Amino acid sequence: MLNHSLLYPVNNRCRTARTLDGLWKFQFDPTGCGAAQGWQKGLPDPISMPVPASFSDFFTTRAERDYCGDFWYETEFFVPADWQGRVLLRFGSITHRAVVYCNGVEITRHEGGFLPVVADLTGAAVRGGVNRVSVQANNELSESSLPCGAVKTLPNGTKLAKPYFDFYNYSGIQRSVWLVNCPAQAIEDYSVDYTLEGADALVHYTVRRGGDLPVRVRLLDAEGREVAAAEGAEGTLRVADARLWQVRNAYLYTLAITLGDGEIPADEYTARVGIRTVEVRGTKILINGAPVYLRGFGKHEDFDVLGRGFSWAVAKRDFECMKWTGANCFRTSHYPYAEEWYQMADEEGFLIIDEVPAVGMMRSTHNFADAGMGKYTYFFETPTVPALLANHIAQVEEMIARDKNHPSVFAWSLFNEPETTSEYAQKYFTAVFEAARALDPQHRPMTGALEKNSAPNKCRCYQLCDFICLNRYYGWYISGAELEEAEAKFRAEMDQWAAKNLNVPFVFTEFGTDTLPTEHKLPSVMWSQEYQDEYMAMNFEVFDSYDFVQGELVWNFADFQTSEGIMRVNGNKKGIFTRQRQPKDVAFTFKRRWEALPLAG
Ligand code: GCB
Repeated sequence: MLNHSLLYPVNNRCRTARTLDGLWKFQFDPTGCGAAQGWQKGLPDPISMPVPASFSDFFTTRAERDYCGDFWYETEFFVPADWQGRVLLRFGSITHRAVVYCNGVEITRHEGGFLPVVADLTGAAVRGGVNRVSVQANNELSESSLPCGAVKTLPNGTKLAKPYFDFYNYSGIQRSVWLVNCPAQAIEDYSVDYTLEGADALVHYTVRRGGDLPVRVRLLDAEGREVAAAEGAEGTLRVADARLWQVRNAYLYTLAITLGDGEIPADEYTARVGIRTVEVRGTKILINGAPVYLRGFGKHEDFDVLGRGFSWAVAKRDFECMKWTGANCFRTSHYPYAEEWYQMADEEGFLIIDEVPAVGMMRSTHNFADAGMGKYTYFFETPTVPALLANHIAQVEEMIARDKNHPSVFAWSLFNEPETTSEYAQKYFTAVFEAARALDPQHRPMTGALEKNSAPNKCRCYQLCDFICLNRYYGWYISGAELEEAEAKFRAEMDQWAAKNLNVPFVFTEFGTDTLPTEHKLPSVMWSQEYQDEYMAMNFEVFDSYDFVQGELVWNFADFQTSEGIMRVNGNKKGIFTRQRQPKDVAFTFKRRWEALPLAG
């Protein structure tokens, strides 16, 4: 179990959270000499850098945009003299790894670029004074990092990231930073789980706290009226006539946890929760006992200039576009997103498949093309595998700890397109799934996205999944342009799955075509808007022919940046929307199809 708290910062009678977002100091450290030269005591030659944002797309030179190696951030902050208890610094993420210093002293280190980094500054920060935080970050990829990749070193010593995945290696402090004051004996974590009893709901809760002060838990409705209360670090609240969190019709209660029995509590934490159940039964995915057909997108955190930096404005636009299409679900491909995405999904009633950054588990910088062609790279047969596995499990643990209470999160995705055909892969993923299953208090379904090479009679990992997610590109990577042949091959594969009688739901977590918004052609050609439409029509026919298909998440919501190469035209253009979030023609096709389906059910 994690020994630190990942609770999202809140302000109330007992806690203060102040954002440190803004303009920080920044410096590249290509020789990695910074720590030895004392940069943690002040950067020698910094430039300014906005936080949160990826650093790459501000720059006008390739060397800076594509920088790979160590880089430093620094800022100053004031800690009020009257702050009692603990002082924490919480980064939404630092990509991909970091050492955090306060006033020149190392406080913590963290591996993984998509989950929070929490530095406890209680002993190091001066109260009533100005303090310096320095972050030594690094964005190199390896076969034991998540995501996986490599680093190429040019003859002049310049390093270049070589991702084994199809998105740009954006890096930096890409999410908000909070300075947090909380009591010494604090609420560290909580979890909720639900059962429905007729019109009533039972909310089972546990609270983890420092010390042994008494715990009180109250549930308030959307108007702030108390609807249930209980004492103790674990227990059950009965909510009469509960209003459920429904797909695209969300209702949120507030869970208020207090520590201590005085008039003013010793600590207080409030969070919005939604009452809903999740179950996979036979070939159906059930939310609150009713089957739901998933429709929506694989996404990325990606936008002009910001790179992967979180922006409320971009997130708001994305939700408006997704709602306009009639979607009800998205997958956080290929890493856990900023927490604010989940907060919005909770409010909007969107379902999320939450994905750990286990992508690139195939030794290829063109894995999107190589995988489907049957290339095999012995990925899980190398000495780095134990380190990779430990890292993978650690990140699953952090992801579940961070996201477990969001009603929007209904499933966990533990991989994207690894090699799955060997006994080594089977052993590896059995260990990942076993670890994950012990961690979720709600026992949500677990899955992972399988590429073409993970064929029905070869794959040794689909057996681990509660529902099966397929990424399939018949009519693009396979038999592109020859849609009739593509459809025949697609149906042949689906017939093989059908013959297995697995009695589990199947969800298409990727299908799509690169399409340029400028291109029209009649008759169609690949890359034209007309082709994207014809391709989708063929895919829809296939999906609709198999009743165990219970979802379609198209690739991708919007065009996004990738590494350069002859396979990518300034990025991946499989968006249903452009990178600027304007619809391609096919967006109207999706809107027609999805709006004709019931939202839930
Ligand atoms: C995939 C990958 C995704 C790529 C996509 C593509 O299978 O999971 O990361 O972007 O294909 O467009 O090739």
